[in-house]
Amino acid sequence: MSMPYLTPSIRLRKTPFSNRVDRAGAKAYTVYNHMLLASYYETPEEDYRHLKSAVQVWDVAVERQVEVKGPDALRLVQMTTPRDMSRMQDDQCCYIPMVDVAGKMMNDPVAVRLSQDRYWLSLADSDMLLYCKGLAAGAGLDVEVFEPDVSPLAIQGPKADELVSRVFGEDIVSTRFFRHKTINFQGQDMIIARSGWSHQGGFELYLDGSQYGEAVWDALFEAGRDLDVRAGCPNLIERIEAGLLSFGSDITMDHTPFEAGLGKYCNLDRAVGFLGHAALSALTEPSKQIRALEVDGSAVPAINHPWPLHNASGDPAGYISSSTWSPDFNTNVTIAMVNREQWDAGTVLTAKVPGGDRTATVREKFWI
Ligand code: THG
Repeated sequence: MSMPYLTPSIRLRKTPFSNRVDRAGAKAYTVYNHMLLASYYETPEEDYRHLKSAVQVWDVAVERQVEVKGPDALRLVQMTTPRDMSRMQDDQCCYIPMVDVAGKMMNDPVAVRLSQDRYWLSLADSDMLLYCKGLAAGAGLDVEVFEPDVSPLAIQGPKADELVSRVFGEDIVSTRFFRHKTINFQGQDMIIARSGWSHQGGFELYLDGSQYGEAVWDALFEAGRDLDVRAGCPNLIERIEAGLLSFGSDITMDHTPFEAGLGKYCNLDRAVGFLGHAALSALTEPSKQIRALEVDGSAVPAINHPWPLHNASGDPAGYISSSTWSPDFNTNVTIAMVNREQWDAGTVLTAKVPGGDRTATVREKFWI
């Protein structure tokens, strides 16, 4: 299947970094939260090697923020998630499943707490701004819900600490995982967190004001020249090795957080006011769940529809949602939704991959 080009319009939003991303040689775009997300590589392998050895700057402005601000901010956020938000610190980030009244996933953002009365929900790809505005109106909450002019820029890779230290100061390096500090860039305060959608280490700067985008980008590339800093984007191979789930692909609105393997982020005993509480409490024992799979044979083709899994008797056992060849592990690293009867590590399944059936083995864990 050939893919069409995107038709330009201002509805398809650019980011504060788009001009630089263009200049860095962006090769293809996807649309995420009504905004452009670029990728660069001819092959993901070269980008993968570089991410694992140097440092990359990723325009992830598509991770739009829903800002929730006001006396009922904590109440509103807690209404949407089974994760207990009550003990969160003012410098903390939390990965939270957002769940509807039926206990189904709507999004899996990073929640950033700025103060007890102010949060950013740094979104995966679904329209949570509308949902949160609806909740606030329907419940008559004393809260403002809006999309601020804040755009994440990820700095990822083993040399990210060195680059961030040079540009934003040495004390940023002492930031713990999923905590944030404040930096000042050209007079503007901005949040920087130790987080990001890779397992190579690094930070996410929440660019506060689009007008600073190109200057921040240039400062990073200037200071990182000898570190071989390059423009990058979330890497398909590395994120599957790490088991980082993509909402819309690996998880959808058909799934509960337990099916998504996010049960550890559900505190049903403590999440007071969470709207899906009753429904989700009855769904804690899923009949299918996310698993890491190893798919045998040569490199699989790109996936654009779920690939069915069958058990030894030829009956349905689930489906593959993400899969690609891993140079480091010499296999097709794969994320699948697998039925309970087949989900134990070591279970051998048949994957209906375009071009021919493959042997697929359930793993205990993801690779990195
Ligand atoms: N950064 C920001 N916003 C985001 C993402 C991000 N929004 C969309 C998407 N990514 C949300 N999904 C994830 C999934 C996993 C993680 C972060 C965002 C993650 N998980 C840690 C891990 O797997 O090691 C564990 C997190 C925890 O223990 O709380 O980092 O990347 N701003």
